[in-house]
Amino acid sequence: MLLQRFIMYVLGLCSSVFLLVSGRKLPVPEVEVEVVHKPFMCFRKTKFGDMLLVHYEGFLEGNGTMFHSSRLHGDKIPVWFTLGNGEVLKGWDKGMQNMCTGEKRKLTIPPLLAYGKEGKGKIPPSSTLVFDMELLEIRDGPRSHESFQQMDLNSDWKLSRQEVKDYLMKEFGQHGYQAEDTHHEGMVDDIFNMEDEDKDGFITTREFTFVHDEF
Ligand SMILES: [Ca+2]
Ligand SMILES: [Ca+2]
Repeated sequence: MLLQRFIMYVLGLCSSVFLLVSGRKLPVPEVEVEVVHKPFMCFRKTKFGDMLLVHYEGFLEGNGTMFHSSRLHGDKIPVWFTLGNGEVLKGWDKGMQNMCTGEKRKLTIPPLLAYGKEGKGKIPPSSTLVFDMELLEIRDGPRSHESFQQMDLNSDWKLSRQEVKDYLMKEFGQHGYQAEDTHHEGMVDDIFNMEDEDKDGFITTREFTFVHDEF
């Protein structure tokens, strides 16, 4: 489970590619955001690319049934996700911006920004969903300027293959994984294939932090 989450984190580097293929859509309905609790102190607000730790309860708007609670179900632990790159429901990506640590929101999410006409599992087709969200922690995401600066060892504002590889090895090491060198090479290849848009062998800040404005 931890490994899976970590791989998701690393692959966050590549995920904008998947947004590219989703294409242009008709104007989408909005998420209704109600701020339930706003902390007095707010040092930082969430922005695209941040990693967010949340507890949440999800309800069907129609009959009020709770279909999931991170506090009561599964591992009963809060969940991490990266804001704005399509890892979670579109309604979360839209409804969790500019949020402070400790803030609580109620999000009412139309089907198009949730599970759509099809539904999924316990979610009937065309369901509007209501989520009680509590934001517990914000961290720099893999696409933040802070992460870029950490990776850019010689501070020339571009990432070489070696810098990306060093970063991956360090991250894997910190999480206790010993991966083969060839494995890292493969990951670096994948990252450069997708991120080095002009194929000059370096990932610039623009190539790295560019987030498509689809949301
Ligand atoms: Ca560099
Ligand atoms: Ca480049």
